[in-house]
Amino acid sequence: MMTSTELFQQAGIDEDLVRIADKVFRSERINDEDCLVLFEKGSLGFVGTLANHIREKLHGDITYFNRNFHIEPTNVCVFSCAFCSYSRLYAHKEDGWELGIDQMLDIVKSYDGKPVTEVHIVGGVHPKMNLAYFKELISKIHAHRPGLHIKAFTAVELDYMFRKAKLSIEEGLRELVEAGMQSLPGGGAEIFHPEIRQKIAADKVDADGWLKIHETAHKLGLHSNATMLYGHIETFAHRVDHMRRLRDLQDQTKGFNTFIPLKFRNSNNDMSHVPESSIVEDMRMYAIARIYLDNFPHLKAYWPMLGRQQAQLSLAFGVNDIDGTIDDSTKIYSMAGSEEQNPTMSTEELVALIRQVNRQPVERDTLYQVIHDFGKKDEPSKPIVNPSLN
Ligand code: V47
Ligand code: SF4
Repeated sequence: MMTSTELFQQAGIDEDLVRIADKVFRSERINDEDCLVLFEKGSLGFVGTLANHIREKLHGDITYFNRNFHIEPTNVCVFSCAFCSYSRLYAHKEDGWELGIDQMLDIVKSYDGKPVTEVHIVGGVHPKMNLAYFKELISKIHAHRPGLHIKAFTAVELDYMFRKAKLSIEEGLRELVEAGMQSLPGGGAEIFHPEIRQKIAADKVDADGWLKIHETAHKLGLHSNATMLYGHIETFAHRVDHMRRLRDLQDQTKGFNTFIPLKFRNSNNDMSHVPESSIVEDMRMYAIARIYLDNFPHLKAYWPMLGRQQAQLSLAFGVNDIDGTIDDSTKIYSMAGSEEQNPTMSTEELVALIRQVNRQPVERDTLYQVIHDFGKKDEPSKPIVNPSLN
């Protein structure tokens, strides 16, 4: 019988691509040059085949989702990222908001008795919401519902908070951990390379600062995610550079759980003249990330931004996790023109969506402990009692 590599050769596939396929099938790491070749020459079908091979080797058909809810403390922000559709300089401008601690606690209380396992807290960088304010918020949430995993603050928010408090990263993180923070979301990474970062996010924390915060968090035993905002003015080489910096850090710390490519949306921001990437390019992005980031256990599609059908499609291109926000109050994407203007999906819908493409829905907690294995189509589901539900 012919090997997959021989099949590719016989089909007349470019020899650089065949060489890369050979590495993938031998479970060998691809290098930066290979990754660039995949971006430049790899067809959707080709990169999809390799990514799906890796996905199924790692996870079979399992597709994780998580029941969480978002709190956005404010959209007031001292920074001025060109792609951002959401930040306002002042809360008193028409659509600016800033929430008090009791208002945010009321949001948490509105989920009392509901089977959510995580709260995701991310917002703009408000000049008056400081470390003390957020410590109080986190400790009150933790005291109210100790089983709820608190995933909070991008490296951008943390950098600003700690600098204002005149604390080192480690000191600042320790204070938040003591209050009850348990992991970090992956936002604020955008594109690390200074050629692009200077143009789209000039005034916030740079690549080294972002990576240092995640490195320190990992050393303190926290897990985190990593994102990349793609499909605007960056080149393929900038994407490779971004993923290389993440892969290098992950080699050292093993602290990243998930990589989340974020598709640039062009409504209501200073980059509205930049066209959005096509669905084919989105799927190629997922697939190539799955192939290159061999040390990242999970690849996530954020469905409120991508839309239900594209998220479903991504499960054939390396993705093994769909962000499972049940009642998404996040405005960052709806304001940027995402597919989902009202992103809510019941667990039943999410399970059906995953089963429809012959994958196996599994509810997880933040750290990928299984809560409920729903099984594939026609299989019985196996609920597992998890303490984080209380
Ligand atoms: O850092 C802002 C992005 C991010 C736009 O860790 C935009 O589980 C597209 O990081 N078009 C914040 N994207 C959201 C984020 C996130 C989301 C879901 C899950 C997790 C996780 C993290 O949103 C920002 C920025 O990269 N963003 N504006 C826009 N116009
Ligand atoms: Fe502020 Fe974040 Fe928007 Fe940048 S992306 S302007 S840091 S809210």
